[in-house]
Amino acid sequence: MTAAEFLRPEAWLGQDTGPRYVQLRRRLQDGIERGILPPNSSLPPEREIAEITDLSRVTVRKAIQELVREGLVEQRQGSGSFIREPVPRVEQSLSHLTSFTEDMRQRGFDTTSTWLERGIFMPSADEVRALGLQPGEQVARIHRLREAGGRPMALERAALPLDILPNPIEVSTSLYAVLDRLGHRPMRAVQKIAAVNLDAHEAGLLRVAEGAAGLNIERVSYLASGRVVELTRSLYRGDAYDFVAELRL
Ligand code: 16G
Repeated sequence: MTAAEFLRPEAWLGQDTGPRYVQLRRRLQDGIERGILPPNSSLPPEREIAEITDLSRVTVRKAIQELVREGLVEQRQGSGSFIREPVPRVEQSLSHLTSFTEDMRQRGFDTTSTWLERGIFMPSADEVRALGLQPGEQVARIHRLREAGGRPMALERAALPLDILPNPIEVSTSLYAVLDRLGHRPMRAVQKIAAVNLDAHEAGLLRVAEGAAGLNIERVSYLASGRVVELTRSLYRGDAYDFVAELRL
């Protein structure tokens, strides 16, 4: 079935409740999910959709804008709207302490990092407090854009005491693999999760629209002795992260 055939209004318009732009958005979304509008293909131009559906261009634009906001469609300057490749979703168990590399490997994705900062710094007040640093003590800090299957997933900023990670440059792929080697692999962690809207800089790095939904995850990890190993702030794309929690009576 071609996109034009799929959009013919007799099959769907008016059969559903809600404003017409919502009905069109649902139809387009359905087409994306069913592969009639496959990833990386272009969406028919606004004018063409308006003609096929007999809806106004304002209505069509509104429907497309919703799909852009939801991350299903991407507008490329000068060449129209395209269906985005779905991002791999991280399914993170809330009961297992795993690393990003492990989480992604389990799902069959290779990971890469773009380094934004890696070195030894004077700590911020938050880092002093969370890591229990002494006055004048410095921290190892790594800040990276984390990608899986070639797609940006999260911005992650980790801070560790220097005796836990004396040489941050040593971390080339997995922080937890290095900590494991050093005998400092965390055994327990406490995570705090909050919803945020990504600012222009963050959204640009994560390749989503400014203001898109994100998840701010703060993790404090501990050694078996109870000592704090890391303070990490991860900013995940909202469309890339699922929590899985097992609940028992
Ligand atoms: C995860 C952890 C982060 C940890 C990192 C290590 C969350 C929210 N955070 O991203 O605290 O530093 O894994 O990953 O899951 P790596 O070993 O792949 O560098």
